[in-house]
Amino acid sequence: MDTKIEFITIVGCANAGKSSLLNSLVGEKIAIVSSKPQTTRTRITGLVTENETQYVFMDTPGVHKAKTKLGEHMNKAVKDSVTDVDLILMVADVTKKVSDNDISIINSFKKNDNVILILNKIDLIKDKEDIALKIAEFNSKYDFKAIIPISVIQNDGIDIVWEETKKYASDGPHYFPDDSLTDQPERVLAGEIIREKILNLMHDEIPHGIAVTVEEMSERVNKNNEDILDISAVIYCERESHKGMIIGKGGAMLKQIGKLSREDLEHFFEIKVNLQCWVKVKEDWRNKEGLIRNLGLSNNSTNM
Ligand SMILES: Nc1nc2c(ncn2[C@@H]2O[C@H](COP(=O)(O)OP(=O)(O)OP(=O)(O)O)[C@@H](O)[C@H]2O)c(=O)[nH]1
Ligand SMILES: [Mg+2]
Repeated sequence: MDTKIEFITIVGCANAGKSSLLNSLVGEKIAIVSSKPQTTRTRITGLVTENETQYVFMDTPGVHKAKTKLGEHMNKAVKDSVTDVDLILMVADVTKKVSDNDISIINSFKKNDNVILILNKIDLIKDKEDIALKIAEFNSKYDFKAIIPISVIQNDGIDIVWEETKKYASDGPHYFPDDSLTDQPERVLAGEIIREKILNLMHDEIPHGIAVTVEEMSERVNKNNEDILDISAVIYCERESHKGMIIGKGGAMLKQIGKLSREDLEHFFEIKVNLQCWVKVKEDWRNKEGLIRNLGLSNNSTNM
C-alpha cells in the first residue's frame, strides 16, 4: 500500500483553544487545557493514522508578549513550527478583537503557505453577523485557504476542519507507529496532567511558575494481586511562599492536587495509581536557561 503523510501545525494566541482542538482531532486528551493563558509550553505532537495516511498535528504554545526567558522559548517554538509543514491551522478566539499577536503570527507566514483560519468558540456568539465581520477582517489580512468557524466544546465544525485538512497530504512514509497518539513520553504526560490540576486550582502568578517532573514511574503487583502504577512527582515552584500555598493548610491543597491528578492518571493509563508529590523551590527558574533546559522546556529539549 502506498502511504501518505501530512504535517500540520496549530498556532494562535494564548487561550484560543489550540490544545482543545488538538485533543478533539486526535480523539483523546493528550494536551492539557486550562482557562489560563500560556498553558501549553512546548510543541506537542498528536497523531492520527487513517488508512494509508498519517496526520502529524503539532500543538504549540500561545503567542504572547514574553516576560520571561521561558516565554521567549515558547514563542520561538511557534516560529520554528511554521516552517516545513504541509498545512498551518491558525486558531483565533472569535469573541476577541484581532490582536497584535494575531498580526505577528500572520506576518510569520510566507506568501505560499497553506493556512486555514479556525475561528473558535462560536458557541459564545449570539449575533451570527459578528462572525461574518470577523471573517471579513481576517480575510483582509491574509489569503487563507479557508476560514472555518467552529466550537470545539460543542463539537461543531470539526468535521469541516477534517475535510479541509485532508486535502494537503502527500505521498511519503509514516513517521510514527500507526497506533501512536503522541510522541510525548509517558512521564511527560503524567507531569502535564498534574500541572493541569494546579492550573485549575491555583491563582495569580503561582500556576505560571510551576513545573512538574516525574522522577519515577513503575508498575508492580500489590498484595491483593492488583496492578499498581507508582508515580513519584516533584512540583517545582519559584518561591518559598509559593511552596507554602501549594501545600496548603495542613497539606489540604497538595492533597486535593494529588487526588484530582490520581483520578485523571488512572483514567488515562487505565491502571490503579499510587501518586506521591513533593514540592521544591527553584528560585526564579523561568529566567534561568539551565533550569529551563533541565526541566525539558527549552526548544532544544523538545523531542522532534
Ligand atoms: N466556550 C468555549 N470555550 C472553549 C472552546 N474551546 C476551548 N475553550 C476553552 O478555552 C480555554 C483555553 O483552551 P486551550 O485549549 O487550553 O487553549 P490554548 O489555545 O491551547 O491555550 P494556550 O496553551 O495557553 O495557548 C479553556 O478553558 C477551554 O475549555 C469553545 O469552543 N468554546
Ligand atoms: Mg494549549
